Amino acid sequence: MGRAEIRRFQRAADEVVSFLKPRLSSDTRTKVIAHTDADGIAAAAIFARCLYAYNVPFTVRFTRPLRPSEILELGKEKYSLFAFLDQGSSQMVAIHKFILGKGHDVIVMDHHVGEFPEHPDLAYLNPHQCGLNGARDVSASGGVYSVVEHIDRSFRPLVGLAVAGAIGDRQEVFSGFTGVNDVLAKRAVDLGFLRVGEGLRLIGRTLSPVVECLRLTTKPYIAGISGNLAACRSLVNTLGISPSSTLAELGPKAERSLRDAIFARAGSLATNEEFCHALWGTTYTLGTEDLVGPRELRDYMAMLNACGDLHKPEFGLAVAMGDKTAQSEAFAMLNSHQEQMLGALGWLVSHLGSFKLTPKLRYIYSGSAVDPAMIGEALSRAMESGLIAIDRPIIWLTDIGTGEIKVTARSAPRLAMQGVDVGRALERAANAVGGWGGGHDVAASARVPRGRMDEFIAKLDQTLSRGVERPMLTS
Ligand SMILES: [Mn+2]
Repeated sequence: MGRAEIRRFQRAADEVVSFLKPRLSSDTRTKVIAHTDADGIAAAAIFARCLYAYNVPFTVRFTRPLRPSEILELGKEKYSLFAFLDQGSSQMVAIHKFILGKGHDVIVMDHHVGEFPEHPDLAYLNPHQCGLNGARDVSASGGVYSVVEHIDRSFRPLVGLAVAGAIGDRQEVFSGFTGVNDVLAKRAVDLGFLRVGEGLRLIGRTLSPVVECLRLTTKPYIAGISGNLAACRSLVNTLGISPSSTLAELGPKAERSLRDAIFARAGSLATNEEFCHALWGTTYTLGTEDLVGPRELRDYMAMLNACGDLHKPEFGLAVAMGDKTAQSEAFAMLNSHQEQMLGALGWLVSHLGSFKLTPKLRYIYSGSAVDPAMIGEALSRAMESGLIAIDRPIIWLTDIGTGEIKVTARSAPRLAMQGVDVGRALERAANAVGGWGGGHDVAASARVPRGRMDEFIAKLDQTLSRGVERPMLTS
């Protein structure tokens, strides 16, 4: 990934700055529409802090990507500026017709694939338009940050949110960050807003007592430890570690001995690349008091994600905007989410034998046994915990009780590099059976009619066998 593409992205961000700056006033009633996940919430918080600083009146709506009929309704609302964050790229036809067409201004800051027709009242920022890969090189929060940091330097400490959003979208690969993310993270370290270290990467590193942190771990899921309080207590006792300290308080020596003890119990997983990477590696700690909330970015991301998944994104937004009083609710969300994730992974672990294999994919159907809201994240965690072989895309189908099946797909970055694109494949296969869907090359979802599930799987396998043309990115 070349510097030229990164420069193009920065120039595109500057164009959004030029569009936004004259509108930063109390006359611009603004509606922010953001995706309900860690990246979307972080993006909304960065943007909202900028709007707030300039007395721009705004409201934020968190939602999955809106359908055309919903965009039609949105266009009737009395706002002069509509900002789509972490969505919008694949909805440009409806946005053009129902929002720009009504004389409103629009900003889209997104990293999903899409088409951008020219319009004088439209500003957009999208890595795909700059030759970058939106699945890895920058997330929506990184895009919004790239805009606001050029509006005023005082927004620079918000870079931690941009990196947290990228981690939430799994843009940190084995070798670290790439593209714009790499530039942002390195600069954040240079400016002292972020500290990079090495350690156990379990969620709750800076928040929970070590025994609780181990019991709740699903990132990675550790067989024999996750969900097993007695085993966690005995492990910690054996090592002479104070059970009430957090991981971050243990110190490097105790942390390494804990890591080695986990590896010793993990059996063959100790040599599994995904599992090792999930368990141990780079940690990112906030070095600024300008952000409240967890000090560790992985904890921050998990907190935002939990608020989103449990339908209370406003708590995550409040914390990311600097409201300390929202922290206890947001932390309670994280805890509850971790318990639910433990349940979802527990189900999967006890049904690993139920995966079915086709030439091009691996799939499982869970009926209504697992909450659909947990599935995307649970599947990603199962893969990074080494629970499922990742030699082909993995599909998890679940009943959502409306005559529809929700399809969640994940694929290893390595397969994406070889040209496997589950987003396009899902879109085509779902369309072919009267459903709809899409997403990134490594993560996508779809809805299909319940009665056509088998047909959908066959179509999807066929589509993946034929390959889907998306220009290959070379580095
Ligand atoms: Mn995103």
